[in-house]
Amino acid sequence: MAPASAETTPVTPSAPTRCGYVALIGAPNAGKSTLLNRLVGHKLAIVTPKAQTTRSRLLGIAIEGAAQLIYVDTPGIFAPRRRLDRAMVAAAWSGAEDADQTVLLVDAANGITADVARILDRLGERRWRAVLALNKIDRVRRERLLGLAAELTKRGDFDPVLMISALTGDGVDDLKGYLAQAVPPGPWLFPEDQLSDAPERLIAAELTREQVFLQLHDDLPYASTVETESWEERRDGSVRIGQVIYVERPSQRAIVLGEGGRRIKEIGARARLELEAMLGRRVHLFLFVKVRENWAEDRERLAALGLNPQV
Ligand SMILES: Nc1nc2c(ncn2[C@@H]2O[C@H](COP(=O)(O)OP(=O)(O)OP(=O)(O)O)[C@@H](O)[C@H]2O)c(=O)[nH]1
Ligand SMILES: [Mg+2]
Repeated sequence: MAPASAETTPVTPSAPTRCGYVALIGAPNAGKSTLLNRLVGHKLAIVTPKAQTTRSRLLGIAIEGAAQLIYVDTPGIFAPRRRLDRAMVAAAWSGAEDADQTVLLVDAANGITADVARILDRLGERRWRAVLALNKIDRVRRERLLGLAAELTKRGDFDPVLMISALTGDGVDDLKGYLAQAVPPGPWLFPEDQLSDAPERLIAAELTREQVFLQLHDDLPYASTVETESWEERRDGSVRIGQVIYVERPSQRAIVLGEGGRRIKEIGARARLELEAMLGRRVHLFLFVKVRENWAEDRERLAALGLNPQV
């Protein structure tokens, strides 16, 4: 994806260029997608207070001095159950394996949970070195942060250890500065104004899924997926987007629709505003809700999310 506005600042790096992939990994809800958006300076990844929001890898590309940093947002790493969950966790690890630098994000307010411990074990087994970013420092007292940092550095090879708030931006410049000199020398791999490798259709589906996560509760967000089915450019400069929200059961379809269609209308209204902000033009959004039992085991649905369905 490129920015909605036409204005791009030509960048002529004075130093020899550097370029590298930087994977952001961590437990669900650690703040990876919030950090990706902040590092890139655009909303590319959806963010919600619920765990397991991100389902597939997403690149966010930014220039920092002479370096092009290609950030990889990954799904949270947790103990997987469904095929969907396995594919999500596999996508997270493969994102990290392919990267030049790995940033492990830990929610400092939650500390070393079972999910974090599992990640530490896997990094340890492979003697994997990572940057440790203790996130959400806006919510945690300093003494606790220092204790947690000490505990984590005992259990893994972390250098440097940074304290950040992806929400307020505190400490994020230090992270960028470190990464800009840590990625290898080499030419930039993407045009300088490119923000992501994700097609607009996929980001558009994600924005609707964000509303499903924000507006619906219990199992419903996890029982839903969204796909963009049609995308039609109109002569007046607007775009007509058709999307399907898949759920697993008829009772869930009824909840997504809401009484008198009120819920789906609200999901559509908010998603449309987000889409218009992303695309910089008017959007007509049409949402359909379909029941597809076991879509979370369905290879076609997983492929549509950008996941490898073979895991
Ligand atoms: N207070 C505070 N909240 C944060 C910070 N970073 C993220 N959050 C919140 O934490 C929640 C989860 O953020 P996400 O960015 O979706 O987390 P994630 O790691 O991408 O989560 P998954 O995609 O589910 O793995 C959201 O409610 C964010 O607003 C932070 O630095 N401080
Ligand atoms: Mg996320």
